[in-house]
Amino acid sequence: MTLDRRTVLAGGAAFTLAAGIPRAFAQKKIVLGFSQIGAESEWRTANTESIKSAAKDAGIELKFADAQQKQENQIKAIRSFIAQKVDVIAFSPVVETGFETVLREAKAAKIPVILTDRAVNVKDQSLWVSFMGSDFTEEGRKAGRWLVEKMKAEKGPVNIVELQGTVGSAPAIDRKKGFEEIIKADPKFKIVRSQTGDFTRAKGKEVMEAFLKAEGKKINVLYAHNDDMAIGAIQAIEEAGLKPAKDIVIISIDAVKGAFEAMMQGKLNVSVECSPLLGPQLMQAVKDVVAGKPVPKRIVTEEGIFPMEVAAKEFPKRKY
Ligand code: GYE
Repeated sequence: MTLDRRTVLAGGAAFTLAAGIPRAFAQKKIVLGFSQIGAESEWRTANTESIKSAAKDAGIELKFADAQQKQENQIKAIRSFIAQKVDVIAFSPVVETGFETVLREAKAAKIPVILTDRAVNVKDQSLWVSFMGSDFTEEGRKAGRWLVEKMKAEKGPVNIVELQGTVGSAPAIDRKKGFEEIIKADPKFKIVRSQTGDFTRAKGKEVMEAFLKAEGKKINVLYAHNDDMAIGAIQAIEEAGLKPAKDIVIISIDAVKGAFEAMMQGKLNVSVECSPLLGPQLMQAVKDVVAGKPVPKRIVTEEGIFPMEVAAKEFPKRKY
């Protein structure tokens, strides 16, 4: 009897152990390779932080690579993720074009790719499973609509200088397009200068200095494709002896904390929101893809617009 019971128990333990193997196997950590653009802006820093903390919360092993704003580094990172046989690759493409070959390599290795923040321009839409991020064209339109309303009593001309984002990047292309689409309805609006400031404060300041040298007091409006460039430009405007947000109306995009601070100091007129907090939805999509569940091809971030008048009230609620 005693012997029998022991046998049964031993049998039971053996069974549990055997059943535990596949269970432990199924719970193996998902490995995500993520290629980030760089650390060019406050937005990007918040985005990186969101991705790292969401991976931790989701129990996903994150292999994180910083491309220092170079496409070649992103391609290298993606190739290394393929060689390491990660479960999913996600990346924020620095520019829209030139990723076709490496995306084909990922597909051939059967590794699903999720695009975050920025889109790629490839013919074969099966090269990526999902794209999550903002509607940059709509952000440009919001900036344009705000300006049209602000200037409705002005006869014009309204001379605008534009600080573009990184050349060839989705947000630079689309924010320009959306803004122009709105302002072209009234010929009083004129973009007199437009140049890239590469989404950084230092470049924003440098290019604004050149704009001021060339156009001086003729400039009525600055449209910057992100807050960092606007903040750099504000310095240039002050150094030129002009009053930002008064002598020159300033519109930018992102609505990061630095922009709210500038608005509360009365130096920036408005910032269109673009949320970098993509981490949690990325981790959800990664889990769904690995589980074989369908994920939406496009996940659009909801966002608003914040004029300086509401900055002090909204500031305590801001998460980035
Ligand atoms: O607006 C800018 C950043 O791709 C939406 O990249 C992002 C942009 C963001 O450097 O600040």
